[in-house]
Amino acid sequence: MNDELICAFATAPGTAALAVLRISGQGAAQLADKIFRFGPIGSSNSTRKVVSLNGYQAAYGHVIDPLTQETVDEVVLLRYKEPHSYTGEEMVEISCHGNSISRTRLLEACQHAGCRLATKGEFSKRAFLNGKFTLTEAEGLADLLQAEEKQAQKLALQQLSGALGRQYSKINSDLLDFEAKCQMAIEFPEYPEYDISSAEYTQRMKELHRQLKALLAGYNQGKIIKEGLKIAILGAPNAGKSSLLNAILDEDKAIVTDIAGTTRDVLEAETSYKGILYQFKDTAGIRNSSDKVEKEGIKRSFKSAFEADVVLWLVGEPAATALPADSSSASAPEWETYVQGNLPAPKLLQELQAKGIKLFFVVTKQDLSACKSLFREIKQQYAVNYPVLPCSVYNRTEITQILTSLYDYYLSLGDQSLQQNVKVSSLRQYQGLCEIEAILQKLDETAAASLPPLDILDQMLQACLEKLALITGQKPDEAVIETIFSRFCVGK
Ligand SMILES: Nc1nc2c(ncn2[C@@H]2O[C@H](COP(=O)(O)OP(=O)(O)O)[C@@H](O)[C@H]2O)c(=O)[nH]1
Ligand SMILES: [Mg+2]
Repeated sequence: MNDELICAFATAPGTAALAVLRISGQGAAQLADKIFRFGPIGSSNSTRKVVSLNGYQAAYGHVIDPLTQETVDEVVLLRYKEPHSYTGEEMVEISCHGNSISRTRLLEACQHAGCRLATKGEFSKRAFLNGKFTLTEAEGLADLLQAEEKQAQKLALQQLSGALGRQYSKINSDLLDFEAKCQMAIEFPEYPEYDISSAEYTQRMKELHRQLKALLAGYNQGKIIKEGLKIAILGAPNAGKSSLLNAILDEDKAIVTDIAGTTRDVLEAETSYKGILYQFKDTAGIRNSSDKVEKEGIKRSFKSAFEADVVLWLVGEPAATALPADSSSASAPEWETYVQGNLPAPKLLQELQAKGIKLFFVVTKQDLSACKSLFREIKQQYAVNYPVLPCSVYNRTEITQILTSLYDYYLSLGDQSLQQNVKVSSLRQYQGLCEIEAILQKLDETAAASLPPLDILDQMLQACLEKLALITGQKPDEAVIETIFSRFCVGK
């Protein structure tokens, strides 16, 4: 156990009825005895000691600063004995009044008694090192502390409850079992019963691939749950991009005028739908412009598109907004090949698809009759490959339909057949899983429909086990642990 005593408030700053201070480390109760007196303020003749309290036993009393002998606050103290505490160490929690003066003075009293302030996530890191939870659970906890959306919270809770950990241990035990079998076959070649048949090999590999694929597929959704769905709104000037954003937000966020080229900077805004965070980027309308500022804006429109999960391509009036030929310069901007009139050019469609970015057509101003026929045209041309949605900012149902279609897209990312509830949301874990998948892939290539040489199989399985141990933290990587726990707040 760590004999370096640390303390911090576990509760958020700001005024509240109570604030809870945590002290952790060997000798926490002894330290508490230096500042805590049993009974109401003024009664100093109690001989009771914190060290003689049982675990989970509370005591009412007050705190005195050992340096100044001044009374700090009236408090309730709770004792935890090792290993039955959050960190797994001896701990004391002191509930004081939730104002900044009480909090500051209580922290000072602890420091005067010989305790240092905890760093970010230090309590949780100690808990992890004492085996209170696994690394994946710690990541879940870090996410939970930051999760604002309902789905994100649910995901973090699943991870915290160990659902993901159980998936990992299933893969781990399958790998271990396979590897043990393989070693037996290597050790005792004379015993045919230890042989691995190529049927068994295929079966085991199939099962490993299946489990990995399930986790990898869940990442597409997990990432969105955690980080939000990134949506870029693109289209020609006056297509109604800013109006759509405002309608979605139900707020006058972006400037809307009938002057083409109003939006020049990328405007970001968030909203949530069914517990998923939608992050919109309203961009500058795409057209040939000699205006330096507008040109830069248009460049950024495409940058936003390539960074998004989804591009909403807005089409407003028919030919009115078509891209005029740029007669002025031989050096046409690089993005010119991305548009044809007010529609995305095949090149853009291909590049977006290659990057896994989904494009939706949204035909705007459906309250105007001229635009109604445009919707039919676009639908005819693109509906085979792309969702085509009608929209008028005056029609709430159509606005909601856009949000619903985006949500359906999010749902479609998961592997429906797997009914995958547990989702990997951390890039670190995802990359680790990809590496394992790559090793198995290579093994399959070596095997070429039969059994690979046993020593190679053994090596590869060991490599998989090592990668998995890095993911789950069974073989802790100090740098990874640092990164994960640095996402916690002080006191957690
Ligand atoms: N009738 C109608 N006009 C719209 C609609 N959406 C946008 N507009 C108008 O189209 C013009 C350009 O809109 P704006 O949102 O600034 O387009 P942006 O350049 O693509 O951002 C403005 O005059 C808007 O009032 C719509 O759904 N119906
Ligand atoms: Mg605009």
